[in-house]
Amino acid sequence: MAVHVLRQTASARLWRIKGCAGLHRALTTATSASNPIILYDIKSKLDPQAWSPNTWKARFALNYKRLPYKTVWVSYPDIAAKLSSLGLEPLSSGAAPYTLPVIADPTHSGTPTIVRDSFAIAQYLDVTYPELERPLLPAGTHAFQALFLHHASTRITPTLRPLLVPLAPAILDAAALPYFYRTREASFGRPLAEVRPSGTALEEAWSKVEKEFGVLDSILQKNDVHCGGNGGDLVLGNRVSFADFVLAGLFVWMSKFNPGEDGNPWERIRSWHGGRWERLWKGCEEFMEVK
Ligand SMILES: N[C@@H](CCC(=O)N[C@@H](CS)C(=O)NCC(=O)O)C(=O)O
Repeated sequence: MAVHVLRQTASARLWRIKGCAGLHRALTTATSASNPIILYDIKSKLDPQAWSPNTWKARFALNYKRLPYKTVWVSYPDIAAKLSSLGLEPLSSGAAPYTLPVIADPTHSGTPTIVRDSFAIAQYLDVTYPELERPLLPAGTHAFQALFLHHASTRITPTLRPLLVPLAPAILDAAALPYFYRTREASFGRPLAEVRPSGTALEEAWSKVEKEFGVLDSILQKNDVHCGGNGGDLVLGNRVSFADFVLAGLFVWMSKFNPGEDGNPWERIRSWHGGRWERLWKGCEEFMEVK
C-alpha cells in the first residue's frame, strides 16, 4: 500500500509514493468549490483544450471522485519552470524530466500538497478522500491496476506513438512547436515528418495496433459470465476503476486527430473486437467533463 511522503518546501508540500511500509492518511485538505484542486494540463489549440492521454487519466480521476478542480493550461516549453516553481525536482531519468499531470491540493495551512504522475494522483486521491467511496484503485486491485498501466504503456502506447505523435503539432499552441519538434525528433531519432508511415506501411502499423488491442480483448473476455466473471464492459467488469481511465485516456487522445489519409484514429478502432472499446468509452463518458 502506498505511503505518502510529505516534504515541505517554501511553496509546497510534496507527496510521493515511497516503499510499502503502511497506509497513511494525507494531511487535511481545504478543497472546496471556491478553493479547488488545480490540475496542470498541457495547452493546445483545441476547444476544450484537453488532449494528452496522461493528463486525461488525472482529469478522469478528479471527475469520477466529483472533486472540485480547475485546470491550469501550461505550454510544453513552460512545464519545467512551472513545476520547479511548485518545488518539484527533475525526474532522475527519462527524456522529459518534468511531466504533467500534476495536481495542487489546497490545505488549511495555505501550502498546497503537490502530486505528480497520474497513478500517484489516483493513489493520493483515494487515500486523501476515502469518504467519497469511489475508489480509483479498489481494495485488492492496486497491484493489478499498476500491472494494467504497465501493460498499456509498454504494449499499446508504443504501437500508437508513430501514428499519433506526428499529428500533435497540428493541435498544439504555436509556442510549443519548436520544443515539441526538438524533443520528439530526439526521441524518434529522425525528423517528425518521416515518422508517420504511409501507404502499405500505414496499414501495417494499424495492424500492429489492432493485434495489441486483440491481446487485451482476449484478456478482458475473462470477465464474461461464461468464464465466471460479472459480465460488465469495464476492465474490472461492472465497476469503474483507474484501469478504464488508462484506456479511455488513450481513446480521447486518438479522437483528437484528423490525419486525412487514414481518417480519425478513434473512429477506426471504436468498433474493433465486437465494439468492446466503444462500450468502454461509453462507460467513461460521464467523466469526460473538462473544467
Ligand atoms: N507516467 C506519467 C507520464 C506523464 C507524461 O509522460 N506526460 C507527458 C505528456 S503526455 C509530458 O508531460 N511530457 C512533457 C514533455 O515532453 O516535456 C503519468 O502518467 O503521469
